[in-house]
Amino acid sequence: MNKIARLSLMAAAVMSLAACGKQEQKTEAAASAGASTEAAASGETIVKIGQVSPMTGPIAHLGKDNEYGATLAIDDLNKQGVTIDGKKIKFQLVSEDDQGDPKIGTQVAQRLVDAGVVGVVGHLNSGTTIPASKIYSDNGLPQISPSATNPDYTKQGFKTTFRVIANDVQQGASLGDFAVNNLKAKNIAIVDDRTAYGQGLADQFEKAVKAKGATVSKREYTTNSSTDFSAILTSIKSANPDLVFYGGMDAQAGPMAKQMKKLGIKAKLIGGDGMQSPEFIKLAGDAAEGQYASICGMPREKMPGFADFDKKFKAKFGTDVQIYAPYEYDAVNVLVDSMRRANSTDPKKYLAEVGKTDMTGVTGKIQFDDKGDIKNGAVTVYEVKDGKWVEKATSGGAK
Ligand code: ABU
Repeated sequence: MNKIARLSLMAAAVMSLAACGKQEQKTEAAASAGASTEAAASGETIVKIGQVSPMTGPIAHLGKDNEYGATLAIDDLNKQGVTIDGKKIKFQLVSEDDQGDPKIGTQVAQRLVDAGVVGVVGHLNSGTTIPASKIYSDNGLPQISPSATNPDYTKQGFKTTFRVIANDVQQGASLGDFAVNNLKAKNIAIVDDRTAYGQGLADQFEKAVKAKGATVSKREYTTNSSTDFSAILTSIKSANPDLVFYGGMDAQAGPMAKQMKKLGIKAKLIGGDGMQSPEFIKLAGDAAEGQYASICGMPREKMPGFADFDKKFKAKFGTDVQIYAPYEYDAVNVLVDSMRRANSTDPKKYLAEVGKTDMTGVTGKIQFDDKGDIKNGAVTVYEVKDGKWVEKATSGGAK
């Protein structure tokens, strides 16, 4: 080899080493900025998916349940192996705690955008999901809530908002129908927690029962951090209702059922999806028996993938599914299914595919209407019998 050739080889080697160094720097910088990047060792491309729920506070058990659902979905996808646009993808969950607080909800939404997530599953509460949705919309990020049921979420005209459960227009109507037609309630008291979810659902329920001829003799209010309801329950007792409706979450509904029993209120308690959890039964103790609550989906027993999901969930996390974990699992899969169809993990390219989703998940058939609401959403009412939630009636659902 002549001198010129040797010098050229040495120069090429130096340039190649420099390029490697640069690539490593770029990878580290991108990783610290949170952007999607090559995983140095395996050659996989890391794609980040955000999830937000309250993981501290009174409904932390529900927030963890959502996070577990997303974790299971990501683990399953990574085990299966997903290749998009010729790249082997490794999905990574970026989980945030919004504490169920609308202000913190928008702060963590911005943090997820800055972290470079390509889509978001969440938030849990309507009160956080709605304000955060503007941030995701402004940044073109698909957002799928597994649990927020306030109808306003999908009414804002954003192209990025989706939910995989029925909303409170459907839920309020189904609960109202069940209260009047099945339970034969005529004199109803209503309590709500003044949140976007609790108040919104209570309004829908009130409209539905009044339309069916029932009387609402009391309308009382509490908060989503209260645990003592003696004053409002004493006022309700004086109206002698045959049914009490609660718009709010299990953390309040459990103690409320207990305190109703203690005060000698004979009326049944009924509520929406926020109280249909094992936690409600635990908190209410023997006062849980005979109480009612709905879920915004088909009965779990009839969900195509629930039995298998439930087994995997218990084996991995050593705890029962609370409420939304299977919907969270499906929401992650809707995002990834859309990426596959678009052959891209870039939200600019795969967002259009989310609205065209047509898949069967753990919870059933998932298709979206023009606003991003699930088509043919079902609502199922359950009753606590022998310490377990038992299906009583289902309305809607895909044919
Ligand atoms: N859907 C009940 C719990 C979440 C929410 O909508 O606030």
